[in-house]
Amino acid sequence: MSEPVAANFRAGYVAIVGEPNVGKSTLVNQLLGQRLAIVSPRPQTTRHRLLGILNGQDYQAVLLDTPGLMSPRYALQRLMRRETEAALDDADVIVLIVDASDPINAPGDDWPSSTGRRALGVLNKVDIADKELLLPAAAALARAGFEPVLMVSALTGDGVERLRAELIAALPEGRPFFPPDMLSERPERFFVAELVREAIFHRYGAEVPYCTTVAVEEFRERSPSKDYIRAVIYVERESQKAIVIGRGGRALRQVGSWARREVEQLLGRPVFLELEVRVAEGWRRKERFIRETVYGRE
Ligand SMILES: Nc1nc2c(ncn2[C@@H]2O[C@H](COP(=O)(O)OP(=O)(O)OP(=O)(O)O)[C@@H](O)[C@H]2O)c(=O)[nH]1
Ligand SMILES: [Mg+2]
Repeated sequence: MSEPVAANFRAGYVAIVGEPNVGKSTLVNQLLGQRLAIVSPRPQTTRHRLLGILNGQDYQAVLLDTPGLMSPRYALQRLMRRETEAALDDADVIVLIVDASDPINAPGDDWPSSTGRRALGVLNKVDIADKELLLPAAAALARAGFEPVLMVSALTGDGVERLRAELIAALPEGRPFFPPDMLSERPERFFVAELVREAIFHRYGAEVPYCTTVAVEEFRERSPSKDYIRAVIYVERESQKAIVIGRGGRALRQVGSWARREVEQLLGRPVFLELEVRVAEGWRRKERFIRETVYGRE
């Protein structure tokens, strides 16, 4: 038998979409009050449709962080695009984010359709935006059917309270989809792999983070000693492997200790994190590898 819920309980899926690097993941974390999604200063950080559940007395908003909207050029980007489309298909509410510090004043070609469901617009990064650009950008969102348009800073939290209230008000009435104490549906090993990937985005320049994917191959709980985690960093070529490892293994050790700290914070217990680097020749163009290794263990 299902649990009784409050009359007028609201529940729904909310897709957070927008171009790469506009602050979708930062906003999801800010709405949840938890660092669930990885963030980096560079575009195309998020590769998965990541679910984060916002629970309240009389609502459940299932937030979907998504990869940035863009035209795919190779298999990985094609599958990333599909993740975003799947999130849009599931959504009861769409939140389209535009970077207010670099706004577009006309509806973008790849903006999703706002018709048929609630669609909100968000101008993010108002903390660094030129105030004169805000009104035309807000008008473009409203013209495309995204209303109301809210101005926020996902980084400082400015305006996020109001956005949360608007989001909740936009949810349809209905029963919760998940237990009220659940934050996400992904297993711990997914978040471990993501935190290693985040460390890579911060540690290496140029193309390296884009040519990299991370898979946790072993995760053994060894109470009372530390859990043992072995993660493999896949790169596309031998030359990238050398860069990732660095002289005398220094760069890889830095990634390892950065990621280990984050993983320990996430899990709330000490772990032993071992990193291995492997070449999977040209993997970003190989759909089968991507399905198995990037999206496989879901
Ligand atoms: N100043 C400022 N920076 C922000 C704000 N929101 C996000 N950022 C920064 O913008 C960069 C991108 O943030 P993400 O949250 O990774 O952006 P995203 O849209 O998820 O990016 P992809 O996953 O790559 O599409 C990071 O350096 C964030 O710290 C904001 O409100 N103000
Ligand atoms: Mg992101």
